[in-house]
Amino acid sequence: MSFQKEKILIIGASGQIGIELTETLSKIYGNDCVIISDLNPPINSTNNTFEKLDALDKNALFDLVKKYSITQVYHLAAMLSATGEKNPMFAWKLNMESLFHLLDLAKEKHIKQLYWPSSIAVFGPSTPAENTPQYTVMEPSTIYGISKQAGERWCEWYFKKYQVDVRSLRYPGLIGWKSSPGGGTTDYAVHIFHEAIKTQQYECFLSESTALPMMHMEDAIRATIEIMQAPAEKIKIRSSYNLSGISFTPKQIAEEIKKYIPDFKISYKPDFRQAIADSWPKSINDDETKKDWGWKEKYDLPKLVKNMLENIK
Ligand code: NAD
Ligand code: AKB
Repeated sequence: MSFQKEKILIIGASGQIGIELTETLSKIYGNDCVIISDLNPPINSTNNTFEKLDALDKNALFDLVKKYSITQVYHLAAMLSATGEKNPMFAWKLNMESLFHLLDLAKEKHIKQLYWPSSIAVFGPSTPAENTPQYTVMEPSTIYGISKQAGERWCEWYFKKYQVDVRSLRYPGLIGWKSSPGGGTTDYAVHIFHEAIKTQQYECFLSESTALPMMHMEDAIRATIEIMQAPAEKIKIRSSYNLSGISFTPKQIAEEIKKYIPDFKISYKPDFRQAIADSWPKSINDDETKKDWGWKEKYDLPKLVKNMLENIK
């Protein structure tokens, strides 16, 4: 199967996921076929065309799609859970309005396919926390989670009503060494590696026993591209798919890091992000994802820690 004809636009390309997605998509489709956009240019050097874009500006978005004859959009611009709680009205505006602009462009057939990520934040304190299934109680308690849940409903609605080919994954916390996280509750699991290498100590903003679903960025990028490349008939869920990787606590990841850096010390000073973490699942069941389009993660905790430490060094 050839994927060469796609012309891709990544929005929010300078963020934690965008930097890595740009690299992988460019290897598959070529730099010329992957246009990157964001409010700010990426901090790493790239051979892709960068266009400054505010995802809230519908006209600018339309112009960009036309200028490059875009067929697929990966829409990554959003405000995440921790920053969202500090600026709830703007988080709602950014997360919802930018999605509407893209769903409308797809409905009007200006683009063929849209990828929009959801999150484990769609679940809330009344959701079963262990092995959380695809279909369950969903009463998110953060503005970020509320916006993701509403976004999921809108994606499904646009698919059913207008056959918009929108695809989505409920990412867990993502951990990679090529880029920095941007204002989430799971960010500690990236910061811990940098501090372990630089100072051999880390003060964690979550308590030692806070288990959360996490995933290596390489697995997340592969899942993203796999769902976008899967035949449309295999994508049975048009809200968003559960995606399971690893589940661990700050204490467990610290113990794994100590195997490589024996002097590493972790201390705990939970802040407002503890309440967010406590409202989320501890582990995720992604049986539907595996069944529908054959997803399988590669990284477990020991492999993830080894990979992060080797690469950050
Ligand atoms: P990030 O904060 O690292 O990156 C977001 C990027 O969007 C930034 O570069 C920012 O400059 C850009 N941006 C913000 N407002 C914009 C606007 N108005 N117009 C254009 N660009 C704008 O976020 P991320 O971690 O890369 O997350 C990307 C997506 O994945 C988000 O939808 C997020 O909710 C979702 N997600 C991420 C994780 C994770 O662990 N990283 C987990 C679950 C879901
Ligand atoms: C966050 O912590 O806000 C994100 C997420 C899990 O959606 N990493």
